[in-house]
Amino acid sequence: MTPLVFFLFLISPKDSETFITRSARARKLYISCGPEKVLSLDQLPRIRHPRLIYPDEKSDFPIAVANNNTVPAGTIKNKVLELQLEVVWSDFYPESDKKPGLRMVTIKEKGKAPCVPAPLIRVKTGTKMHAVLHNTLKDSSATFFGLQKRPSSIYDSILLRPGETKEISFESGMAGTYLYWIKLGTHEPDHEEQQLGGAFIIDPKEGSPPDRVLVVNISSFPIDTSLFSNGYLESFTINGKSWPNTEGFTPSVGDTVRWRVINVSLRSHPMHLHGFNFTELSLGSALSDSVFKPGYEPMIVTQNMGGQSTMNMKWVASRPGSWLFHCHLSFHVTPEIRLPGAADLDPPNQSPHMAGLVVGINIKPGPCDLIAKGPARELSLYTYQYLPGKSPRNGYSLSPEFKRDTNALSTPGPLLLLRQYQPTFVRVTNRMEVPTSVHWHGLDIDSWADGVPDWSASDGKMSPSIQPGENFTYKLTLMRPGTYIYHSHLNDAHQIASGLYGPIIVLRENQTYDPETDHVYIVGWKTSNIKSFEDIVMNGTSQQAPKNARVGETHRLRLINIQPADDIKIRMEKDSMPVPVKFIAKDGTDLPRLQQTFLKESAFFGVGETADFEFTPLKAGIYDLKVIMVEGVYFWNQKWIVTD
Ligand SMILES: [Cu+2]
Repeated sequence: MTPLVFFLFLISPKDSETFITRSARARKLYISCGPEKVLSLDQLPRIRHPRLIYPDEKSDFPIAVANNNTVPAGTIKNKVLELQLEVVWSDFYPESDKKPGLRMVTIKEKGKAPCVPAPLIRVKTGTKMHAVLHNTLKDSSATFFGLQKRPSSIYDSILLRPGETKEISFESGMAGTYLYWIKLGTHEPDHEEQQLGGAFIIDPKEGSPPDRVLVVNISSFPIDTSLFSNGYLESFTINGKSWPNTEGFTPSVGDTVRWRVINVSLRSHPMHLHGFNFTELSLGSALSDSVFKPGYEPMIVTQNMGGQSTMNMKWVASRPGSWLFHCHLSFHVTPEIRLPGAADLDPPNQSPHMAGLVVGINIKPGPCDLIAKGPARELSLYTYQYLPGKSPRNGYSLSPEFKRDTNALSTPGPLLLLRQYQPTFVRVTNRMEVPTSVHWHGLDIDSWADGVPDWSASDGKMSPSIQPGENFTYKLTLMRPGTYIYHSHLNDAHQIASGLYGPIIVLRENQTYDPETDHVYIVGWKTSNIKSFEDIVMNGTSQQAPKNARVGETHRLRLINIQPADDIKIRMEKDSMPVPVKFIAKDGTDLPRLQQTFLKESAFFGVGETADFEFTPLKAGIYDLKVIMVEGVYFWNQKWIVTD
């Protein structure tokens, strides 16, 4: 099977992407695996790309500005919101305000600058709305979706031919977090033009507590040159900017932060918050929103947001320091997705290790909520590289004794079995030829120990890039018993992909660990130069050793997804029929009792998510545990032999 065909199958069927954009993304995944550099503009071919803005060029197009979603569009006249939206060509700069840029169609309010994301529509429930829509394009139709009453199960679309203007009237409908978007008639199958969409928020009559709206947009255009290895000119933005130019947030300790996160793009984004649990208040789509009942609100650190989905979340800034909220899909945060010329903006001799869908949070100095008690524990962890070259294989070890050439070393890193509240110091020694850093994913932790190099900082200390041969000691705080991950947070697309990840179990203060009944299933890649499904491994291998169990005995299954991309789900079977497992925890937090339910099969979990299940066989026999990426095509199977 060729790599391309392989990746076409690898995309999970729950993705709402079209087949065409899926295949585009598949190629992107494959192509962007190499350790390539972003080109500067003068390295590009002499024939200019129609989408790229060249610095020496005069342009008549208006500049599309970054929209921070704080000022709603339109004006209220006679209790009716009057909206005037135009579809226009524009120049858009996702990084600095001058370069690099893309020429593309955007949406503007009449009399204002065009913007990405599209103008914020924010009204109260029951508001009457009147919109005048104008398509200024000379050669393309533009179809609006989502300018209609909520909730709805079907789209009401408005098609505008080139030059056409139309008027519509509708009522806002039920309170919630929604989106609207435009499809261009000339939309090329390989193009993604999801800059053409924005937030549609409906507040309840009494209003909403203060919040911020964060909108994810993607624009992507093929570039046909062997020089530009990414194969696409792309912008990945949150409120119209890419990291490190995204807006930073600066709450004070004790503030409750409320965000409505809206994924206008058609791709999935597992959105991850560093250092804190967040509470999910609602999950929705362009047309409907589901609010969690009090007591049923998930407390998590990562939400895998599907294409055109919305999330209303809140969290408490209970600790000072520098933190991140970002997409955990390595290919949406790697510097390799930056536009040609982006590197020209970097400070001398510095290149960022992240880009795209990342926002920074700086919580002002103040008290810290962490608890540590009992005697301290010290651990040593070593990184190593055992397949040198362009696609290295890396890993973690608790032992300094290893040989570079041995094949016995495998991914993932060793299980770190830690205890709630015990102050735990981990000294990481870097035995690789490149710098690295370790992030303790999901833990409530001091910022300086959070592991984003040259960013995580508190108490006058900062997480460094650990240079070859050097070490750094992280202090772990262990507030909640559960399942977590440690992984590199430097050059993720290569380091996580080449094996720098491992599982963490935090035990309750008096809990004993029994490996016979407590099982980790961690899925990751073993090389960044992935060629087939064999390069994606569960517990470091593609063949799973059988397990033994007794009737009536309860086993804990801890599922961890730390691939650079793609989702997984879990199912237990007996005689090809599903045997329900109990979903008990997510991202290290136990679900409230009422939410702990038996599932014939789990939902799909995205990158950076952990989920715990209980399995109690009631009959003797042979069972099959399946961890599935694509049903019937890509999955791991483990035999369970259950006896009386
Ligand atoms: Cu993403």
